[in-house]
Amino acid sequence: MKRTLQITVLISLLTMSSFAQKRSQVLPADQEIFLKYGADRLGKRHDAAMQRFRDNRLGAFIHWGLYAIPGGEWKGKVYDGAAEWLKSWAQVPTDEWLKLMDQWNPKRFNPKAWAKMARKMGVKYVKITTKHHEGFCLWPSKYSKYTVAQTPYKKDILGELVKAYNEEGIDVHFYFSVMDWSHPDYRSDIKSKEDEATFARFLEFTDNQLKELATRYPTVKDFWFDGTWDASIKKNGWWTAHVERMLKEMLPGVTINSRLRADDYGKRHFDSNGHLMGDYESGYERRLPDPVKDLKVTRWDWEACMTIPENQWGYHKDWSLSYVKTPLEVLERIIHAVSMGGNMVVNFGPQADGDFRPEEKELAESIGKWMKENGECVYGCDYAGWDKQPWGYYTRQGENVYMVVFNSPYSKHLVVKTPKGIQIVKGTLLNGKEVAVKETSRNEYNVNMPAKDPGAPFVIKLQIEENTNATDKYRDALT
Ligand code: JFZ
Repeated sequence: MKRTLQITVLISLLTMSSFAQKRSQVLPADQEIFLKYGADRLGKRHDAAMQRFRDNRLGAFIHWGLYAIPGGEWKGKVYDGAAEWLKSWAQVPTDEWLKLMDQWNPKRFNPKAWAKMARKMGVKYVKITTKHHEGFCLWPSKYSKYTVAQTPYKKDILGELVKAYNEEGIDVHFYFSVMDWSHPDYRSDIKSKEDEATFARFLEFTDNQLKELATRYPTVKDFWFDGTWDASIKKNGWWTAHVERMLKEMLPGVTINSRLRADDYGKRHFDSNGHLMGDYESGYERRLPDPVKDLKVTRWDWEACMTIPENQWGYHKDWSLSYVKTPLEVLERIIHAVSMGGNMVVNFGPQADGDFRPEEKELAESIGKWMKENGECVYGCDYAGWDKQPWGYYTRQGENVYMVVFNSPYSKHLVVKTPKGIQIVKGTLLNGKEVAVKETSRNEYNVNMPAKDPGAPFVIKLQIEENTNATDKYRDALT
């Protein structure tokens, strides 16, 4: 039984990673099939709550649960897989795993300090694991025996965090794993009438927990679902549509990720007609769309999330087992996402004692320093629609196009190609200092590097003018 479960998990992980490449094309309208549980809407949402989600652009993820206690090590053996999956890697029986609750007493946990760290990093929202696959709840759920209330710590961690983040002006989003290893009624597939009845009970339990979260913490802005890839959920697409509607009724404006959803045929993220389900696509995990080939992502909202090591979400005691990204590499991914109209969420896996490891503190500080000076090219910015250039990325807010330069050329000239009808009026650094801009040919410019090389990624703000009727002084080559 355990073997089969593990194999199912493995197979589902393998299929998941290829989902984005196999996503179906949108069918011509007359070839669309009728779906009861497909997309609720075509195109992006344009209400104020969605605009806020989008404008926030930079978020932090918090993966915190019992897995932080063993930190990737079980009975003397260190597992290099994701620490929050340790129960599965080490095949730890459920009751033994949940005994970790007796050790849950984060003595150094200081929600105010967490919120201050987030604000200083420049994140506008934090996604918190309310319950990960292990089933341990960071809030005192009355539907489960496995919650913070039954630990030596006792207090409502989630409530303390929501309050502290909100007080710093930071939005809170809830991560919620539907798959729950602690619940006897969970099924990964439905193979009999019994499975069906058992799983129906499980879905009711899940509804109750979600209603409880929405009621207890009404300032929550978003639900980010996970653990929804099993056949049991794909066979209950109706339930995923129901959850989305239920939460939207309870919390007007709430946003929901695509990972929750499956349609009538078990098709996930994008329905059988190729339309995005949920409010934003959440398949980009630890990787990003290609800035030239994957421009289709600019048609919908999306949010990527990433780990600082190669693949550790929960706290793992040994980060030397994989490559650890530098702050500059993290920063480049943030800008990369925004330049294609996406959000980026950087993950933190707090220690069992409630503090953050030094590497995470340093990274947060370093990103924050850059964001403080340059955040103008991130918050409220979107895809600019200009051809990618080798020096970096464009972002845009209204008439301002930002060049975010990661690779300085030896020529000291940054080549810019504008779309037809768009002229550049002026270029400045964010401190207001002007940089020289020279038109070199039709819709092509050289933008000068600042006189003194900033020695770090820098931003040039271009003021533009749209003039589609301008007379063209350039002659095309005769060939
Ligand atoms: C899931 C979790 O299993 C993991 O522990 C972590 O919480 C992460 C944020 O989400 O892992 C996934 C989920 C989806 C994909 C890959 C890993 N996917 O779609 O490629």
